[in-house]
Amino acid sequence: ENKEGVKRGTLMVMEGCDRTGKTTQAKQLVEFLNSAGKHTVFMRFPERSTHIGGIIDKYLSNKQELDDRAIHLLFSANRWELLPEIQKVLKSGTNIIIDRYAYSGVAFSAAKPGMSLEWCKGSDAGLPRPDLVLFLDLTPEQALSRGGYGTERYESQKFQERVRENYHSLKDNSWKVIDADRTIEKLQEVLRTEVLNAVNSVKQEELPILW
Ligand code: NYM
Repeated sequence: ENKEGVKRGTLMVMEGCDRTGKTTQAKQLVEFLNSAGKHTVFMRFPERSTHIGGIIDKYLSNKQELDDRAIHLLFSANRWELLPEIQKVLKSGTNIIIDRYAYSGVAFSAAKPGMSLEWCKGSDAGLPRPDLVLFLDLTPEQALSRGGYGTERYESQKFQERVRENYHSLKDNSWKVIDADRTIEKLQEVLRTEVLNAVNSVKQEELPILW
């Protein structure tokens, strides 16, 4: 509890390769937690509505080219620019479910030639470390069978395979690796148990930091 006697909110993150169902599941989890009386908001990265987010959007939709390092740093900057908001929400006692976070930042950038995991981690070092990371795991073949990837950058099977390997090397003890090869309803059931558990067991006042 803080000075005002409010327990801080829980920071939860959904991660996974493209087409694993993160956004659908995250939004349903937010609704579920709110209906259970646990005030929760949805956030996402990239947050395309800011100035930096606008550049990221252009890059992803192939309207703009950028050096691999420059775009990596913009993805990070997009998280840092929203940090004050995240801190404010958590401090007020509200939980957050974020669709993608720094793990996406590293897993995707480090899948490019000449980009190392270590270099990529640098620009997110110091961000709050989530209480819970729900990693929705699916092989790229399973993901592809869900109607194909879109036309944004990174949406190819070869690339996604490298992204998945990178994700697996970023796992720490806040991660739950969840087999996402189930119906939307079944998967939601599994995830609900995890988020409830996380929300009910948050104790520390201060979140630790990455990495
Ligand atoms: N992505 C997302 C990155 O490359 N780095 C990041 O830091 C983040 C947050 O953006 N293919 C990639 C992963 C996705 C793409 O995300 C857009 P979404 O959730 O599909 O809108």
